[in-house]
Formats: sequence, structure tokens, C-alpha cells
Amino acid sequence: MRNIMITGATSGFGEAIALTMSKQVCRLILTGRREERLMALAQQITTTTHTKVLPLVFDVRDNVACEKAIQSIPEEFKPIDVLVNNAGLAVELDPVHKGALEDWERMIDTNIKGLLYVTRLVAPQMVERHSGHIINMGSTASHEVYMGGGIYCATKHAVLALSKAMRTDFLPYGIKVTMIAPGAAETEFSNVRFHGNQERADKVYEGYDPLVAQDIADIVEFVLSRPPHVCLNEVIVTPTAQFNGVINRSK
Ligand code: NDP
Ligand code: 8X3
Repeated sequence: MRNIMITGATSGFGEAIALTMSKQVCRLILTGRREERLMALAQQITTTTHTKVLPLVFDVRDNVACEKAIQSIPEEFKPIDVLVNNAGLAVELDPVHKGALEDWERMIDTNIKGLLYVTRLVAPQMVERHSGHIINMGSTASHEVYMGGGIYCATKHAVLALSKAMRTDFLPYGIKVTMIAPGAAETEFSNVRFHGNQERADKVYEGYDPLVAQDIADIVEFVLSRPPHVCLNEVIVTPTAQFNGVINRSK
């Protein structure tokens, strides 16, 4: 039975991945800052499946909190076989000459430093066991830049570089590393980006069928179902209406 840790499980991709993987009977370590959401999800999973859940409330930007949380994991949920580094966000859509430093720091601290903090704490036991799988949530923004998205795209370019670096560093230890690179998906992502302005968030998904969180969960399930000798290094997935930074909004 696998122990799977998913960061950012209180909504969107993370929540869908947790619900999907819970059907396979595993042990789930689910993290996020919104305690109520996390507890509700844990309760939903434990009452509807045979999967055990360990909810851990912490901010991935706080290395001390990451350390405390990960050190608190009971033996039953160890070793961590799979780490899904999913927690992340975009803040605003400003050009470089107008961006707020506070927004940049939130994105850099969460998407790059947070991912590194968690990985630094979890990876050593994978290295020791010569076994494990790390899935990093990149984006089409790992490959492209778009107007006003510069800093977010830079953080996701970093996730691509770090995924390649992990793949390289962990090669001698047989640890798999996969980066998933989704295009536009309707989750809470745009609501967060626009500080809760739902009207502005809804406009992002007008005129086409965006991806939904379940599409990403299905991919994670597939990636994790490959035999030991197969590693999907990267999966790029967009809505049919999106390619190369262009969205066909003619629906
Ligand atoms: P959501 O906003 O729905 O989910 C984001 C998750 O990240 C939440 O569970 C949130 O939990 C968690 N999170 C954010 N900041 C922190 C933090 N500081 N500490 C701990 N957890 C945090 O968005 P998505 O599901 O869409 O996003 C998930 C990932 O997918 C992100 O990395 C995003 O960049 C990426 N992505 C999204 C795409 C999209 O179009 N939606 C496309 C490509 C990639 P909480 O607030 O409770 O802490
Ligand atoms: C999130 C999707 O389109 O803002 O990575 O890059 S997008």
C-alpha cells in the first residue's frame, strides 16, 4: 500500500488527485493552509473509502512549519512513496514595470521555495530506500510566457528546471520525477490570482471548454500506474482550444 503526500489538497488539482487516489486504497498525507477544508476532505475520504488520511495544516513558504509538520508524520504514514508538489498560485497579471513586489514574493516563495522546502524534507528517505516518485505541478507557463504573467511564468520555468535537476540528481537512486504541465484549468486558480474577484476569474474561461481538476487527477493516476521501469518525465496537457499560448474562444 502506497503512502502519497499531496501539497495543496484543499482545492482544485490537489483535492481531485486526493479523491481519485483514495479510491485505490492508499494512505494519504494531505496538506494546505485552510484547516476546515482539509478536515472536511479527510472526513469525506475516510467515510467513503478504506483510505486513511493524515491532514497536515501548514504554509509551504514557512520552512520551520514544513519541518515541524513533516517530522510529525507518524510511522504508519511512512515511508512517503509519492510526493505530489502541487501547492502553488499566481497573483495578479501585471507587467514587470508595474508588478507589486509583495505579489512576486508570494509566487516565488510558494511556487519555487515552498516546493524546494518540502522536497528537501521528503526526498532523503526516498534516496535512502532507492525508491519513490516525485510529481511536480508545472504548467504550460513552464514553457511559454504571456503578457502580465512574467513572474508566474518564471516560477513555473523554475519548476521545469528543478524537475530536470531532480531527475538528474535522483537517477542513481531509481526515483521517478514527473512534471505535469497543464494549460488553462478552471479551479480556484483565477479567483486567487484576482484576489477573489469571481467576475474577472470567470472571464478567463469564457468562449471555450477549459480543463477541469479531474483531467489532471486522471493524468496523475495514469502516471502513477506505470510499471517500475517506466517514468513519464513530463506530460503537457491543454484544453483542445489552447495551444502555444493561444486560446480559441469561438465557442
Ligand atoms: P487552486 O487555487 O484551486 O489550489 C491551489 C492549492 O495550493 C490550494 O490547495 C492551496 O491551499 C494551496 N496553496 C497555495 N498557497 C499555499 C501555501 N503558501 N502553503 C500551502 N498550500 C498552498 O489552484 P489549482 O488547483 O489550479 O493549482 C494547483 C497547482 O497547479 C498550482 O501549482 C498552479 O500553479 C498549477 N497550475 C494551475 C493551472 C490552472 O489553470 N488552474 C494550470 C497549470 C498549473 P490553501 O489555500 O488552503 O493553502
Ligand atoms: C496556470 C495556467 O494559463 O495562467 O499555469 O499559465 S496559465
